[in-house]
Amino acid sequence: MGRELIGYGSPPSGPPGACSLPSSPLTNEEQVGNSLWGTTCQPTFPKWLPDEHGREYEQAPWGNRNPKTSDPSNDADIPYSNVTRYYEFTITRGSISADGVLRDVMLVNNQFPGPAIEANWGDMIEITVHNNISYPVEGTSIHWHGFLQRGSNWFDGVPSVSQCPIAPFHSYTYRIPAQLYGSSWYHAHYSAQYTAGIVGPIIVYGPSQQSYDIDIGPVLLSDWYHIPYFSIVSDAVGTDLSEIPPTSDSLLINGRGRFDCSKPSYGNETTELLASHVSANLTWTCKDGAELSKFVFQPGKTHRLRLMNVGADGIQKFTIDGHQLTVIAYDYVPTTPHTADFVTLGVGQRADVLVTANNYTTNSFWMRSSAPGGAACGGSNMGEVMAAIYYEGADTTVEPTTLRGSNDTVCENAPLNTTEPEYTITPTPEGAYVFDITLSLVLNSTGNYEWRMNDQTFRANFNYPSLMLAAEGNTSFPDDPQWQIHNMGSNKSVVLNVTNLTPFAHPFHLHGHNFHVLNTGYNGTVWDGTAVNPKNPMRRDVQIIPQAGWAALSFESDNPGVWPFHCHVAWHLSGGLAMNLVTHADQIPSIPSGTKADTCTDWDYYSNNNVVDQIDAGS
Ligand SMILES: [Cu+2]
Repeated sequence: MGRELIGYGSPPSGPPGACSLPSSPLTNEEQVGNSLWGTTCQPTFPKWLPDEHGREYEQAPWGNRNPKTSDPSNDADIPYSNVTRYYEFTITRGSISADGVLRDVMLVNNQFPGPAIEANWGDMIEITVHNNISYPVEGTSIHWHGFLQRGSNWFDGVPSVSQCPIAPFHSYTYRIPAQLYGSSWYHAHYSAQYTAGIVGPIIVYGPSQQSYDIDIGPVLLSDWYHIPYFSIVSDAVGTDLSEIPPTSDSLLINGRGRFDCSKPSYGNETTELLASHVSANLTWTCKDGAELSKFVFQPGKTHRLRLMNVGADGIQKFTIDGHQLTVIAYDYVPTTPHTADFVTLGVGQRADVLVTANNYTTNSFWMRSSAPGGAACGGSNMGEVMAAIYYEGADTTVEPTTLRGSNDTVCENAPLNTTEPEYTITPTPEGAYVFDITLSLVLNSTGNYEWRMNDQTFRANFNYPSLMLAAEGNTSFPDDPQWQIHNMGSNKSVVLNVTNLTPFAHPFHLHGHNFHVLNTGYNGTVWDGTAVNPKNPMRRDVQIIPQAGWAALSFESDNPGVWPFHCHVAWHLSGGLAMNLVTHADQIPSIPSGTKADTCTDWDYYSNNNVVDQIDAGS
């Protein structure tokens, strides 16, 4: 399908010429490359895709499955199709001015944020990734966040775990089944590379428990920095606590923000690092009044917004002036609809919200996102970013004048007693394997700060993916504690009892599963074995672990493989806040011949002939 090779969602709706791209003070290309996100040319999205020949389905391709009665963790409930959706991603360096400030970035198909991946529930998604990062070169890999990868662990995209990095000027093809439906994102999982711009949205169309009229599509929230990621990482794993974590300069919605050029943000820095031995002078190049993102609503209609925190660090607080948000899913889990004035998303988290355009006091409104809370929450130096919502017919060249309604600065997820999955799964913590985990930040013997789980920091070995070793029968590595491999055995369920000894909140992500969030708490208390809503606790794939607090997360161990469990703050992951859980080692599916060789042969050759510039944990 040619459309998918272009790698962008549906064509713009409405008559030709009905949309326009920013041209001043920056052209659209100068601001975000070829991206249409956040312009009036951003398409709306369908209820489902046509079949592989472009023929419309006469009814929903998933039949009468619905969020209340279908268990996506059960293969028999998944509407597997014979349809494959093909995409092709080329990753390059570039420079853009997303918020008005020129900086070095990395782009997918010359777009920031990257193109959308779309599929119907049960389809196969095939993405070929070309690593064209050059001057200087780097390895890369792409992770498809939130996908179960049941039976395809080797396409999970984590270098040192499920593959070797894609070597410079090589390509790799991922094939992943859409076993869950809803909203997610993809991102580079090599070092903190994704914070340079290698991110994009994923939509898997599926049933909805509440009807809506128009799918507005992705609304990507992120914090943003003005120096290259490599410079930031060198600070984040450095010796100066005041630089840990680095504070973001700015905030973006769908890749666009507006920085005040009178406040240069480089501080004392005069050079930037693109690699250990490649630096450049920092020259402040800023245009005031950069275009903010725009969305068009139909009066009286209900719109679906797919919110995603694709940032590096900050916990995003999202709100729309004069409108209520009805949340129908968190991450890939449909939840009993509940209304709220704001939605909280830690890095990696998503929320699907419905918004009815029924406020006729004016015809344009601000959408806002902020990252408050200071260092403990990954707070940004920018107070908030806005995007304009225009009711159809409003003048899209005039900015809204509405005032902020609600304000909230708590850096934790919505209370567990307010969120409940539509499909009931009762965890079985009795008899579960309880794995106690502590998180700490310590000064190591070389004077560098490092993040630890159970007093051990993680460091990737790009040449020996642990999944490949596990599939060959190796599941313990006493001589390599830095690989952080922990065998969960063949237990039916596992409780991750995480105690956070640091004064920072950490959004923790488990690959390959949705976990139950049994309970969370603050310092001075420990988990007492109880769960909130024990018959059907909240499930998701990222949970904010409160600062100096704890969280008890449990998962049904039904997906044999090697699964990273890590903080999704890019800088904490760079500092080693990760471990890898081996489940049912004897049942890990054999890896298709060719899959390992595809990345490791190339990477071995590359790394034997070049010094790999690994200054952080690596994945
Ligand atoms: Cu963290």
